[in-house]
Amino acid sequence: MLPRRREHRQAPEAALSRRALITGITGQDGSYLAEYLSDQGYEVWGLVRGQQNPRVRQLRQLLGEVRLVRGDLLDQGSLISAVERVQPDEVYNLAAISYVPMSWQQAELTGEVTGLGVLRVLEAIRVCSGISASRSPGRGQIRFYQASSSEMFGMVRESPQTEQTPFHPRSPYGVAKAYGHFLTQNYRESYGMFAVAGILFNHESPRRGAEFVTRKISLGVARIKLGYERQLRLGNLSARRDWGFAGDYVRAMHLMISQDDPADYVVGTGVTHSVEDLLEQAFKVAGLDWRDHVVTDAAFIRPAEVDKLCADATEARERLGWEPKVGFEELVAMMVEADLELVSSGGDAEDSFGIDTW
Ligand code: NDP
Ligand code: GDR
Repeated sequence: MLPRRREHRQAPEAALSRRALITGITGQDGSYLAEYLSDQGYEVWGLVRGQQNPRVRQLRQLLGEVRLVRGDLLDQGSLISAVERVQPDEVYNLAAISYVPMSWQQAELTGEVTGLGVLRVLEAIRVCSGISASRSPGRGQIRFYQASSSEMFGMVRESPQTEQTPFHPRSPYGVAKAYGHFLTQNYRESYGMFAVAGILFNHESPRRGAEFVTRKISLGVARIKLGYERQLRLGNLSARRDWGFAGDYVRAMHLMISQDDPADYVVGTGVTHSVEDLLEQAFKVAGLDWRDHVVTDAAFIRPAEVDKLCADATEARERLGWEPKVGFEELVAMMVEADLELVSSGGDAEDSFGIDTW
């Protein structure tokens, strides 16, 4: 099934000349951010890797106006070339190996992409801008946003978590994100670069990858409801997360990068639910009882778990004026309904990237 292409809306005059480069544009957040910035009048460029990246076709169908440049977070030269070619005003570094369990299986690669990848993007900006220890950025410098994560809090030292809460990551992914976070702060302090990090809590949507628990559940519900499956196998049902809607979170990214002074912000709803709550809600949308279908499977238990996360986004609310618009129940209903439509029309998770049902 082909995804629907969004209508092009009129760009506001003020932002007509701004140019954004997004790494990770083929991911969930990349697609929402590209849409959002296009609507703000930006010229949007996306960095894509690989010779035949299958998600590029989906991205093109969703967002025809995005321009693409080849590059890989593992390849410093490709990032320098991309920045030279695009000449961006803003760079959003969303690319990462983002699936936490994979970070134990491929810990070194996760360190390279999710951790050192941040260094390579910052270096590309620094080198292309001619910034050094003795040469500060001038006016009109390239601004940088880093996708930091609540996974850095890991075994939490306090709850809810703020910008000041110390980190105790519990996975190679969380450790790599902590490196990228500190490096972003370090480039701001060392070179005076406009570099900010958003510490974003879990955010989801019908475009979420099928490996993450929300989407695994919404797809599972749809397949069970429509008779394709009888069971859904999951890991730890008592883990608690602060789940929000991805469309709300990309607004926060843009607000952060648009401030007069660079600073890092926690972004989340401040409400936490367990995986069991999620199951209750998702199965209810389809008129089912999760207890009839869910089986726990040790294969999905992690070597070290993050038990509970909850954001204190006071700073984002007060200084950025950011607030989430979509609550938990609405989010779960949106995802289940989108997957019921997807599965009933013969599609699967790979087709879901461009389906707009909200
Ligand atoms: P996704 O997993 O959906 O997208 C990851 C993106 O990274 C894909 O576009 C992928 O491209 C790209 N990528 C992977 N490896 C490389 C590489 N070597 N070079 C270039 N690009 C690469 O993630 P999300 O959209 O959910 O998240 C965006 C960012 O925000 C990530 O950094 C994630 O860690 C972080 N984050 C996400 C949260 C969430 O709840 N969604 C919360 C907090 C932080 P390809 O198509 O080529 O695979
Ligand atoms: P997370 O998201 O690890 O928080 O990272 P995920 O949806 O994978 O897991 C959330 C919680 O659900 C539990 N769980 C399961 N998870 C998955 N994926 N599959 C299962 O079968 C399952 N059963 C139970 C997990 O144990 C966990 O506690 C996401 C990613 O987007 C990161 O990139 C991002 O940084 C963080 O959110 C914030």
